[in-house]
Amino acid sequence: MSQMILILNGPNLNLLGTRQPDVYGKTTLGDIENSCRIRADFQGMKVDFRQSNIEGELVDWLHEVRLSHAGVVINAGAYTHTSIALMDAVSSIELPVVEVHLSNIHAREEFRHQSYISRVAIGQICGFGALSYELALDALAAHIQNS
Ligand code: CA2
Repeated sequence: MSQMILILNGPNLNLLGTRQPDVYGKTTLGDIENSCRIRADFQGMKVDFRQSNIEGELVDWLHEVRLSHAGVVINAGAYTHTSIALMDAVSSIELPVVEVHLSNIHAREEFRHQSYISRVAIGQICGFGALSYELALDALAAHIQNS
């Protein structure tokens, strides 16, 4: 049976492709979901793709998949830089989690350099636009196969 991967997207990412294309590009979240499904299929995995603007809902979803999924790719959006609750949820589920960002958060404003998710993720991929998600899936698949 294929292993299920949760791809979790945080606040405002539902707006991708519709506003600020200079910063985040023209690709929509739906486009990213499609390319992730194709990439996951190639790796023999399945994708459970979700987005929420609500911090508690993201926490609940992490708890929900604890026993049913093999790993998580998370773009927590701005909660990356603020949410101890999400950091605690990631560390509590004991699943491999890869942090992903469209933009290179380290080349942007100082307040984006700090990531609470990085403290508990197995690694971070950022700066490659929509491709960051596919790279994150590759990294997660390799990690799961090797462990
Ligand atoms: O680069 C990323 O993936 C971010 O997680 C995106 C977040 C930002 O707060 C992080 O620092 C880095 C913002 C997502 C907002 O996306 C929008 C898309 C279109 C229009 C407005 C916002």
